[in-house]
Amino acid sequence: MLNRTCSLLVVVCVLHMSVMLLFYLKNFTRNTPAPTHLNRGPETVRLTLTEEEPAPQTDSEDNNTLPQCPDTPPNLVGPLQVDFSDPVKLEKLEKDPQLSLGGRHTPSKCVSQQKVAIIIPFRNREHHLKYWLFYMHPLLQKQQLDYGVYVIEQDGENKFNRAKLLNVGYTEALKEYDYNCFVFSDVDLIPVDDRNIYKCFDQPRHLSVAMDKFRFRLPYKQYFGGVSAMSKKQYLKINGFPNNFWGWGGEDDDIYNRLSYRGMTISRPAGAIGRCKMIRHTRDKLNESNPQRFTRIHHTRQTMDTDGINSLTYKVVALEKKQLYTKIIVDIGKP
Ligand code: BGN
Repeated sequence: MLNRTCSLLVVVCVLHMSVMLLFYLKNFTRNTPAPTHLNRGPETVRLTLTEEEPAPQTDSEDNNTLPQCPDTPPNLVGPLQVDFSDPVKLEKLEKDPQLSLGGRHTPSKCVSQQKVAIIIPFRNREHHLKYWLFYMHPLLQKQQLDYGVYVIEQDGENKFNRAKLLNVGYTEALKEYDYNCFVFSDVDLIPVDDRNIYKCFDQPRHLSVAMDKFRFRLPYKQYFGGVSAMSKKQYLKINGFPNNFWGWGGEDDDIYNRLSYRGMTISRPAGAIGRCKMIRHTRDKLNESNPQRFTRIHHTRQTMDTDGINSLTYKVVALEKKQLYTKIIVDIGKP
């Protein structure tokens, strides 16, 4: 009897343990999460990746995620209509939301490869400046440049000194922004092809290569006048420009000599792209030709290390932020 009772107890215990084991195993599988790579389909995996590693943004207002502007701006059209027979109005341009005070513009859709300061030596040419601003702001924006326009006006009644004003422009522009490219432009020259990009190249760039006044040709091979562009590095390599060319002529040849003595060559756009128009005018009263220019350009090699950006002195008389440009009136002394 005892024996039978014991056997029954053992059977009940085994049964109980089996039921418990079954119950336990069932519960275990239900509560343990399965490894994701086993129970998720490919779509779910892809979705998880997208959430964790966002693709690079290509079009955002946030400057950190903007792409670099392309080498060739996408909306250029080639030849342009430029006409000086009718007066132009600047009201619309002055309301352009793409321009900020002082004639500054930064592309909103991409990051420019260069920061370009445009320096214009100036005196008594308000009506030329109007044309320049009217045609150049839309063009420079289309070229996707991060740029600012600096008009450097010579104060007083002394002879005009273009190269010294350019040195002042270089110095003053750098006080405002970390420019690494400088375009030096006469106020009366407008390119008539938007593929002539106002930026810097491996070698100093001459931009006004086919002017209407020279029948759309270079007047001579070494000609570097009108509009030119130099990186900060190229400009410093030649100690900037001469400060002692008072009156018309020769300073551009001195600059060419400097480049050539420092082993640089001139880069130029093709003739058809480098066409530009000059606003016709008579020689300014205080810009008679400089009789010393012939001797000076023969001594560039001797003078360039001591006469230049390292010897520049001037006094700012006024600095005015206009909507379309920054005007700096300077006292640069006398001959
Ligand atoms: C040259 C001038 C340049 C001027 C061009 C175009 C001189 C130096 C003595 C030969 N050079 O003759 O300064 O940009 O003509 O007008 O006068």
